[in-house]
Amino acid sequence: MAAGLDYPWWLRITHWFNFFFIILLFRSGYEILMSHPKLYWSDDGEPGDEWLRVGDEERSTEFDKEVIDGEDLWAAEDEIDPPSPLISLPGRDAIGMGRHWHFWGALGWTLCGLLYVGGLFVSGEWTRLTPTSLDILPQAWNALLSYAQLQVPHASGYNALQQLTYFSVIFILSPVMIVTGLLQAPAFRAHWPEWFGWNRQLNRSIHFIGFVAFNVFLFGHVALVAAHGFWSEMKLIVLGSPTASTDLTIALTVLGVGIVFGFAAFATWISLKRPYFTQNLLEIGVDPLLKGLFHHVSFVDGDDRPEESDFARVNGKPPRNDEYRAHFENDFEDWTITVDGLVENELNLTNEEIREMDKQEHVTRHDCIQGWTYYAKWGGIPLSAIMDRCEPNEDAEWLVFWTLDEKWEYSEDGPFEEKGVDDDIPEFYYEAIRMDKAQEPRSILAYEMNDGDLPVAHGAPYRLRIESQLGYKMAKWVTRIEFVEDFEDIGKGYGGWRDDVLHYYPSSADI
Ligand SMILES: Nc1nc2c(c(=O)[nH]1)N[C@H]1C(S)=C(S)[C@@H](COP(=O)(O)O)O[C@H]1N2
Ligand SMILES: [Mo]
Repeated sequence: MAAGLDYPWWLRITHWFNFFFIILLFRSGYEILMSHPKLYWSDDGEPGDEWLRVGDEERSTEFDKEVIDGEDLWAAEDEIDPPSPLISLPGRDAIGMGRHWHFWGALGWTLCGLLYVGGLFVSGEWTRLTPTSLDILPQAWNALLSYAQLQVPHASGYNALQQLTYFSVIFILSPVMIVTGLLQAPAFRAHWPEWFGWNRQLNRSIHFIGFVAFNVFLFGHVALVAAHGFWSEMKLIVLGSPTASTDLTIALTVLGVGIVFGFAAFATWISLKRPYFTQNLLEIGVDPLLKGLFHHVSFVDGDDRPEESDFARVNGKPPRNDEYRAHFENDFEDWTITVDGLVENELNLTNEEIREMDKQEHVTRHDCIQGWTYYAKWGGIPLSAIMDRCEPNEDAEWLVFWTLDEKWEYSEDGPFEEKGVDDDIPEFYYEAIRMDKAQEPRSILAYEMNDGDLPVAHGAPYRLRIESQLGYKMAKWVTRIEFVEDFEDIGKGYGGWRDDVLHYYPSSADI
């Protein structure tokens, strides 16, 4: 029995909050996972390389990336497996909202965990969780055997199995989850490549295995509590005393569990019903923190590694409008890049002018918000060279990349009704990039990929590469770069098409 142990108020309160945040993290994490329900060991992971796949959607890597409307053409978004709102937060195809909740949950959970661990150390309670000799292993095994025979092991304080699992969850599993979560952000690799340039897919896989371990722990934990006598244990963790009132314990437990699951249902409902409202609300706490942590510029130059991946996924299907089609049939000969807005000199760059400027190349990893990666070599002109020519005004803070992409694959069923988005988003895909990000050494307007012309599927004839950000910021099929002071009046005001329509995040936080 765990009687004889002290259950101080801070421990009981953080235990409830921990439960609350863990449920949020489980559900939103599942949402994120299902946006690319495939796990790999390597960043080159191509279809078929996954060690775990939910569903049986295998995709061919043999499709023609040089055509506009190839029959086999597929995009990474076709691999999304929309989860049920009963399990995930918010449920359905909504990774943007899922990430908002996950960041918020991670922040709350980490804070709660720090308070709890702080309490453990200040009060000296940590000793009851910390194994002091290797004897713990055979002892834990014996305890497990007792449970298997439906007997509760004898121990004063926690038995060896409890001690070992609690210790591992608090001091090993939790830090691993925090670190492998953070390391999936391209901002980390961009800022400190020598430390964090490693394998995003390995991080993702470990993060998933940790998620499974947490689930096993949660169910095992509840099962053990039941084995020890559910209500006598609940008295300790709810009211802190073995002699507390059973009725009060039951009432408070029902209330607590009700709040956690009630909130889970409410969070799903409000996210699906009022996504913009929820998005604005959730960004209040997290945005300033992300900005504080990451709102600085990467000076990383050169290659992440020597060679590119054999296969590169595509996201966003080539435009099908008449204008793009005409350019495509004309080998993009008359395509120009307009540079305007808050600039001294408006430009209209032709293919010849762009090819005359100094070309810059780098091999780097592409990180999509959904979780997949590939390495590729990109060649093009630095955005800083364009800025030297157009001379932005002092007021210019952002570069808006406008494209010829009408997102036909989304508009088939009317103007995004299903997503609660009305008509006031621009007709074409766009994304905004902050000035100093655009001046990073590896921010280029690319016209080559892997030493050849940029394929249609990857954005021919021009696309943005900005390596400290997630893939969705790198607009393909770019026609115009507009310098603006802010993007409040463009579209829904979130700084890009996917930010406006799909609540992708972080966007304005711009990490
Ligand atoms: N015009 C346009 N650009 C776009 C997109 C899009 O849908 N339309 N998708 C973005 C996303 S989400 C990703 S991950 C990358 C994918 O780049 P790739 O297709 O070259 O791999 O393009 C980005 N640029
Ligand atoms: Mo993406």
